[in-house]
Amino acid sequence: MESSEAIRPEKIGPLVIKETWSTTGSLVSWQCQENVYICRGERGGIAFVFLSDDLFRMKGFRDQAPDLTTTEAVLAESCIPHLFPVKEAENQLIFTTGAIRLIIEKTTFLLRVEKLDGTIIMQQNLMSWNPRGAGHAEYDMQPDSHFYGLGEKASFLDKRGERYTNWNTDVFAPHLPEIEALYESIPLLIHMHGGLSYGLFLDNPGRSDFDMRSHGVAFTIGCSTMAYDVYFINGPDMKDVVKRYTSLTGRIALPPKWAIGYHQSRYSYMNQQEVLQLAQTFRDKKIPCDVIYLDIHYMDEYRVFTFDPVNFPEPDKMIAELGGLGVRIVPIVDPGVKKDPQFEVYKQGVLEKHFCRRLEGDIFFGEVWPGISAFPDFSDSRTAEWWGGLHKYYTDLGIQGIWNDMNEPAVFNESKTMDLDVMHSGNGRLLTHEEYHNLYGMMMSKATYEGLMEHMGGERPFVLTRAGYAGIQRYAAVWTGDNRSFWEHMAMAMPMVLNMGLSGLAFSGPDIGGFAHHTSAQLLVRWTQMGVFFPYCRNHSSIGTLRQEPWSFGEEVEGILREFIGLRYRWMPHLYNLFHEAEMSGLPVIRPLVLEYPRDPHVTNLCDQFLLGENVLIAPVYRPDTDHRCVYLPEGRWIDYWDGEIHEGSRHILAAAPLRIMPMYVKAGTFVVEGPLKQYALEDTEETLIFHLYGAEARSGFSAACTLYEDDGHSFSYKRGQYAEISVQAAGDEGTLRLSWSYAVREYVPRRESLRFTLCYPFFTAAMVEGLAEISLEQLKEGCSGWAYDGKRGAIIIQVADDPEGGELHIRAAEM
Ligand code: MIG
Repeated sequence: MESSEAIRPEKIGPLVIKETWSTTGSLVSWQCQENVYICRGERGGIAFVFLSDDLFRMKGFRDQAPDLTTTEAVLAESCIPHLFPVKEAENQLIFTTGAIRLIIEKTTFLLRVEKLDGTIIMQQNLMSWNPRGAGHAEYDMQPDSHFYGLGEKASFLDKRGERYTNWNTDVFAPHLPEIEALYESIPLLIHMHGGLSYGLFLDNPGRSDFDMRSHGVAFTIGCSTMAYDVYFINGPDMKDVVKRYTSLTGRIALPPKWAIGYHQSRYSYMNQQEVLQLAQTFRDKKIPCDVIYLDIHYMDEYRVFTFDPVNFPEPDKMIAELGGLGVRIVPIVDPGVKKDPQFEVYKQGVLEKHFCRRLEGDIFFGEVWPGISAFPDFSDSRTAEWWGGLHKYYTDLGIQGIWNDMNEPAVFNESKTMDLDVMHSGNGRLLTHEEYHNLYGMMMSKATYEGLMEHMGGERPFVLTRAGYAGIQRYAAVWTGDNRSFWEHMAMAMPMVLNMGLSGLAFSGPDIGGFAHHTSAQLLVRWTQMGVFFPYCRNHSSIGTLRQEPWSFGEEVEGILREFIGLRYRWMPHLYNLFHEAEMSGLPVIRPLVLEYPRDPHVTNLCDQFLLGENVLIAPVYRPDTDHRCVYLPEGRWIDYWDGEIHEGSRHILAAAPLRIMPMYVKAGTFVVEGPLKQYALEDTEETLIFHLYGAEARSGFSAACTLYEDDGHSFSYKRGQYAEISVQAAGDEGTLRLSWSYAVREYVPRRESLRFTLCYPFFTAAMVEGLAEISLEQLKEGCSGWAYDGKRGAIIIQVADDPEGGELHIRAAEM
């Protein structure tokens, strides 16, 4: 007897699944519902939501009405639909905002975005999907198209000719140009062509891909689950795109100052004595340092929220002693909770149903450091609160920063992550892991940030994360994972971090010196020279590799590293100002030249040099045994930071770079603001300020300005107005330079008596400063008011009392 099994489909032949992709077909109807334009085609349609003159959302849907829920990436307050006039022509539907026109061709459903003068910004030719929910769209690409953004990706700055996947992945190796997915996924693509930039942000935390390689005259964006949900972000400049993208997904929270100091890490500092010894060595050697990291060995058999009783028997004492030295610790916290019925966190997690489960109810277990582990479902706000609350364990010890690792989540299995059929409860909006994956790490960091906030009595928390999704900048700094001590990886860190900055992640950086493999004296020097100008600055290395603390390679290397780490601390006011700017505008702390000079054809893919803010150019040496390098200087006049040599821009120069020098240039007319050399960022010293003005001229037409933001550097009182903002202006006239300054806000009062202005390499020499006495350099050091001439650096140094009312000075040039 045969049963029906005899005719199982597989027995009949290979199972052929034909994926039928369909397109929208022609536009058949449209309507406006609660400020949302729902445009239906023959087979599905697109809902258009206008959020501002320069931002609209396109949400694809098939049969039913569109689901307009957004992910956690998007700020609800930025997602309010606005009505803009729509006009129906015979073949077109035309929406007009104050800045752009969106035109839908009725017969083809082709979408075009134009400037109001008719210049084409973007064209979407095709949108299609399959019955399983995968979506795909194709956009016009021009001969002069360049692509940026996409967060943490390998290879060069310009992503033209590349194809990438967004699927957060624990990639210990290899970080090669061909690797399509790393730990973070930021599905924002910036397209620059014809002097215009615009952005496309695909808000889909499942697997997605961006292909700027395979389709000749088009590039494509695709996603494999859920619907197509794309935001068009207008320029016209790339800066506008970055500002608008970060108004949609949020900006970094101003970090506590200690978090932008120098950080030292290693997998792992093994015990309490080693940690204390390390901190003491930094102080003895006068190498500034703010943070020491505790990697997984601090825990009791890798149980999160514990300390190892043998190697870290008295964490409270250790932390107090470190506190005395001005050093903080940041311990690692992974998502995996050890399956151990006697472990309180595990027990609670199971009993209170905090762990990710399958639909059928069984907890998902995966192997990570602690052995078999369960993973909290951070999509559930109840669980996020629970997890956040557990951090009281750390904050009670005085810890203010947490390091989230393995939160892709990484699992030691074939797929390297959680099974795709595990569910995320999403506060009632149930999603499979396949649909949710890229949000997991961000939601862990969000829970961590909010938990710390809750228990830190008004102090600013610091979270560092490896995995993330669009919006992660609101909660955490990002480091670029397991790079290696390769020169190539040092070089790759530049385009990677620069593109992260264009993708909203203003606070990021690589492991300085390289994580895996063995660093060398030269590599550590060159990498540190570069790294002290990256927003996030941590030296970290793997178990079993050569030590790479700053003193590991003898005195010469130690001396150079002390100098450069010290430079970061002296430039702290400048750096902090840029972080403040990032919080306000979303613009990154370090920038590719193309962001500031989008019309310069030499910089579209220039990524072996970068800008700190707008006008300080950093050109690291990233090859061994190299004491010269080519530097491109864009338009303007550039002053060599080290010797004051003046270079006309718009050309390439050969820069000398012996080991102790990393080429740096300051654009003429720029202020660089320095503070005192501290051993840690919040060291209680006088908050002296030196405004270095480079290349001043005593002729009309010359002007320079800067605004410096200051606050206490650690609390949220700045949000209640307790900050200071001082503006300095310099204006040239025939034979005179006028310098004036004033406080726009002085609700925070910095501890200092005087202000200093230094004219570095001015194009004139001073005969006198009206109303000020000429004094000696020694008197200047003693704090006297007056002015002095520093022959060595050709600098005119002016010191005045720090009057809340500000002041004005006239500097008369010697010759005319
Ligand atoms: O791969 O916690 O990227 O920074 O030192 C091992 C140990 C897991 C990966 C992180 C690395 C960290 C290491 N972790």
